[in-house]
Amino acid sequence: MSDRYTPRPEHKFTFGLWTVGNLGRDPFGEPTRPPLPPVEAVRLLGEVGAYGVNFHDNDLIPIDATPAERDQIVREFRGALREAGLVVPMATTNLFSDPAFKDGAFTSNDPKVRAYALQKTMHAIDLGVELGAETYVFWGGREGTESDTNKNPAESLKRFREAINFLCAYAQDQGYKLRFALEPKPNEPRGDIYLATVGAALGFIATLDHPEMVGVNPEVAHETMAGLNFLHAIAQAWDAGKLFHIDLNDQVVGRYDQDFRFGAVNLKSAFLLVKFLEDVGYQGMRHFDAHAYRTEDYAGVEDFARGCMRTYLILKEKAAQWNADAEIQALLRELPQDDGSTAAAFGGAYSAEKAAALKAASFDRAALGARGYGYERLDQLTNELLLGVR
Ligand code: GCO
Ligand code: MN
Ligand code: MN
Repeated sequence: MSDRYTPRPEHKFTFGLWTVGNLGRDPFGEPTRPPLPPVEAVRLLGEVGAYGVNFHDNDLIPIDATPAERDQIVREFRGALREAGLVVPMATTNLFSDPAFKDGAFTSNDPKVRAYALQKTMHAIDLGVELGAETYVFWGGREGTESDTNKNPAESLKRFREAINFLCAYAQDQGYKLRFALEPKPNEPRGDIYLATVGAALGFIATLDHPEMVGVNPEVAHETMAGLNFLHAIAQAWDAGKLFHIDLNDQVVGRYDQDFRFGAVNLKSAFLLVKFLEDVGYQGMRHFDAHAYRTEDYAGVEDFARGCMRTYLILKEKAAQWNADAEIQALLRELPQDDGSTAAAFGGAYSAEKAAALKAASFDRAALGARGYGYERLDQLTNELLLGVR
């Protein structure tokens, strides 16, 4: 049954092979679902109406595959993509599963591991580009420490920078039309991961050789794990022109890395996030980096995937409703309106005259502190809209 919340290609909804292919393993328990071969995952995603599929190199090609096996897998995968009508907008490297990376990849203390990580990433970039990827994600899950006795964090950042600079130059050298997106996370699997937040990644990007080529891939769960406001992180990335990609999911603050279905925990935050993305006209992928509960079979995995997209589209409709709600808009108009007079006297670019005029101006401080802003009503109206009674 199709309705107005049915996903369409223009919604740019994507999933990773590792998301619908998640087997329900956790640190305490064995897999609860049988393996889902990549071509089956593509079929499933086609059925639920996704636009694209992303992968780590080893989601698709086993780490010890021969070149001939690799080419055969790529051929079959291409066929599955064609049949399902799916594209590959993003790819990434698995630099965390193999024991070689137990002390990190680009920041490992072992120079041979760092070199192997670069080699593996170049091959994975080639693979991603071969299948059409235009965004390449770097999630440094193992780039960190459990104890800072063994690594100097400043030295680690230098190593990280060297690796990203090398890979930017490699991509340019190949003539690839590729943008890099760094994905911050505060912890898990390492005790502490370097570049823990979106803000940290943005600061780091400014120190690279090709900052214009590198942006961020913020994830709802990761900023939330750090107790931060995801919307604020997204807004900063957007303001910097660095929101290259986004990982949508959900997470309770202070818990393990949950990767729940988008909107499963905090609907209001999800609403404000969707509203922001739609209001500013974000054109990138809406990638769901989440997985179904461990209790689910593959029918439940389909429910999970459909749920992510459906919630997004419902919230998008709610955002339009919020923007068109007369009472809500009236409340916004009641906020102190800018008639330009303050700016004319003091605002805009600095001048010595404006500074002198501002220092000499008198303000009715008591009046400034006395007014109410009406935010209680605004927030309650927002809740009522979300609860469906407006
Ligand atoms: C996690 C991360 C990963 C990355 C993925 C792609 O917490 O495990 O979010 O799922 O997004 O490795 O880079
Ligand atoms: Mn994550
Ligand atoms: Mn992610």
